[in-house]
Amino acid sequence: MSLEKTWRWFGFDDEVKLGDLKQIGIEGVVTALHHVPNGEVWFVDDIMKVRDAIETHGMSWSVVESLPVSEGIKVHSADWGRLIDNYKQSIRNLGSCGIDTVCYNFMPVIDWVRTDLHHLLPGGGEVMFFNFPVFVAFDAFILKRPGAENDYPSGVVEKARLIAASLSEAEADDLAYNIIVVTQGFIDGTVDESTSEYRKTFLDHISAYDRIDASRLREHLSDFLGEVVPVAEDSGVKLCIHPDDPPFPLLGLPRIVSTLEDLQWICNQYDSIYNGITFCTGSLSVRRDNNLEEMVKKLASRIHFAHLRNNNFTDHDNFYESGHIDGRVDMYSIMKALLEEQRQRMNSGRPDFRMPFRPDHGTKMLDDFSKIANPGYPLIGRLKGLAELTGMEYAIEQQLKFKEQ
Ligand code: DNO
Repeated sequence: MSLEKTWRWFGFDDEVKLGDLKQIGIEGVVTALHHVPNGEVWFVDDIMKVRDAIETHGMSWSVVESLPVSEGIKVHSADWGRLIDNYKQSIRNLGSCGIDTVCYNFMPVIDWVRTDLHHLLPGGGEVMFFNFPVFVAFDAFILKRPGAENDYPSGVVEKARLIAASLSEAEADDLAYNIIVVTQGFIDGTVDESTSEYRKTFLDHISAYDRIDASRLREHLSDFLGEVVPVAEDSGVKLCIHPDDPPFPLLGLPRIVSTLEDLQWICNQYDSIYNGITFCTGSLSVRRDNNLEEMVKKLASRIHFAHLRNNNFTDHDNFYESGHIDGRVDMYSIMKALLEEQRQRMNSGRPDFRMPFRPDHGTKMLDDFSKIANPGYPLIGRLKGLAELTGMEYAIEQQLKFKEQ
């Protein structure tokens, strides 16, 4: 038994078609109903349409990524009850269609953040880069969020001031647009392409957190889990929270899914395998005090989905996506731990040993430059990652069998 090879597919408009996925050896598809606005119910008919299309191509809808948790749930707005009811109904509907794994996140306002979507590697490929002072330049001097300068170390703010001064108006606009819109629109974020006053909308969302610190946000997450996990259990749907990317506070907003302690706290809020984790190596590894080998082992029984990719630091808090095997994550140890967990589940009679993983993000290369893809999701770069990870997996499986003889 191997891990399940999955692929993030953005629906019928994706340039990569379901038939292509079957051709490259994909077993399970990771997708969402991207046309349904955040907070609304996912209806059975819509779910079935996507599920049936995937199954017609000989694959399964392996994981929902993501069933978005709307801002109203995170900030506990007046329509919290309606939003929670809708979320529960979507889970029931997914369960009734046989879809049993749902990835979600609890990042306030903004999901993943990068400052450069076209960082050139020496060989000519392109990857994504996060530069901390550039991000602060965006926050404090381009977005001009009130009080932003107090949320970062003064040395970084000074660097940011110089960076902001060196950018032309067009470059500053590009930076803001990439951070607020381009990386968020396609994953059903809070601000999408149709929002003309995107900076103001974004600032309004941020100000909804004025009185919400990390402990308050934890209470809101706990309330959310208390409501939805019982429904997930009844519906046979495993929820798996995605970590913060990057795993530290930005924009003065709390981030509470960043460390081993955070993830253990989440697991303890509702003790059920239906309250699980998406183990994203790329997100968790850009925090130097996260020891991923320890995390994967300690959290193993709750991991239901893995995002595998790697990073390298250029200096303190600046990092770029370095591919899948190369980089600071010891991918061998992570893959081995996931395979061991899968085996352990099988041996103990747990039915949920499927363990899907996807090659997360990828280097834009070769023919990727002539195709349209969402940032981070080029075909060839991801395919290379899948091939590397699969080869590594094969070698580890051989080794594990050998050890057992
Ligand atoms: C970015 C993704 C994230 C992820 C969500 C899961 O490429 O890894 O947007 O899908 O955080 O809820």
